[in-house]
Amino acid sequence: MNQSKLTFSQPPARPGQSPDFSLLDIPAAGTLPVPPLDLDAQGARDFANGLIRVLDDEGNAVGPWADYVAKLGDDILLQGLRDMQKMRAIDVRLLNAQRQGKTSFYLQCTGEEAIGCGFQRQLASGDMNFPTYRQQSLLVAADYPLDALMGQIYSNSKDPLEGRQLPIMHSSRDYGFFSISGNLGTQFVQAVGWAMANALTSNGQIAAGWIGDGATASNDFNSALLSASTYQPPVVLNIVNNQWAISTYTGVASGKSKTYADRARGYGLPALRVDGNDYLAVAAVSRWAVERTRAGHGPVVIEWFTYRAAAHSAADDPSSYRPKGEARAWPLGDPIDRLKTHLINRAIWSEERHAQMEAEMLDDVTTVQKSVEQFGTFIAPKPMSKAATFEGVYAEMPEHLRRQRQDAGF
Ligand SMILES: Cc1ncc(C[n+]2csc(CCOP(=O)(O)OP(=O)(O)O)c2C)c(N)n1
Ligand SMILES: [Mg+2]
Repeated sequence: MNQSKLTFSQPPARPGQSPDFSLLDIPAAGTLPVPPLDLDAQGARDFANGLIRVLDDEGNAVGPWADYVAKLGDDILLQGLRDMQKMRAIDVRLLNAQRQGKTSFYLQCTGEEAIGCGFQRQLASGDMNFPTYRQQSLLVAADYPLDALMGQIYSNSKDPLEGRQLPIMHSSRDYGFFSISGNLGTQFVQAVGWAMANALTSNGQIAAGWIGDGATASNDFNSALLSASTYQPPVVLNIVNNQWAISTYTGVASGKSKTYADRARGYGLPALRVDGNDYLAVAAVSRWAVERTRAGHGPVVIEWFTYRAAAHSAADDPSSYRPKGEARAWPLGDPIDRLKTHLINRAIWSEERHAQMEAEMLDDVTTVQKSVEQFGTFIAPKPMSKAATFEGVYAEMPEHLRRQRQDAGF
């Protein structure tokens, strides 16, 4: 008898059922050591299959990575809390603006703030991120001007890209944020290529590639890992595993691999898997990875284990494919709440100060938002320079465009 069959990966629960994460294997905090900077793929087995966690369930920092992060000082934690709170306020306000018709599109990173915020603070000027659309937190923690970030969402004259990109597809060379492409995965190979070019100049700059769990199914993901393995350029390759690719459960892209990090070991690359909702773990591992990469030990892959708490984008309704309350049931909690609890446990923060910061942040973000909206929104557009449509593509304008511009009268 023919015994062959196909398997179709299913999430643990669907709408109407209770969220169920009971089958997730979540090791206790503090169990993994800090590896040497020259960690190789062989030595990385436990790091790729375990989970680096610093904060335990009570919000206390435990284990060898806690000692590592303590050396970085408390200021980076307080800064991290501010960065994440700012990011969340931006997400709330801009989704709201989309609902009011002021922009055609927005996409939140709610629940994933620690990853971009924590990583960016460990980079140096001149390093380059190759992000996806869900890493606006990198810009926020790079202190990117808020009016430029919001102008891009409104495609008005405050937009440094002058409306040439879909809202959320930022681009800023000066802030280490490579232009986002709508085609998933392309940025991963570009990160490796950019790092190769920089290795040739020995300028000490490093690249950071970013990809979602779903997009690891792309050819570009696999090409990037192979090129990184072959040429050993200075690149940190980040996989943000937030359990979903729009409505597709992460099990489809992971197949029978236990973790995405372990897949990288198949390419001969060292890889670590980290609790992405634990700001201390993110900061510590980012610092370690950046230092290692800059020191010339070659590429490293990091799987950030997290949960996409919001909809995929403003155009998505997750209640049609996952249970209500799944984000709240995520066993690794919310990154802002967890860092807050930790800082309060250590008596360097309080509920009052937190509430005050939250209010201040929302106020600051709303003030900038209102001023940027004066320059035009989707429902109340302000004309921009027509001549500018002819600029920004060619270094020298070709004859046929010059003629078209003249015909158009400017
Ligand atoms: C090459 C390509 N295929 C498909 C799409 C459509 N698409 C946009 S986002 C997305 C899901 C990506 O999920 P994941 O990589 O997990 O990132 P996340 O949205 O969870 O951050 C898909 C399939 C696309 N933009 N490009
Ligand atoms: Mg995803």
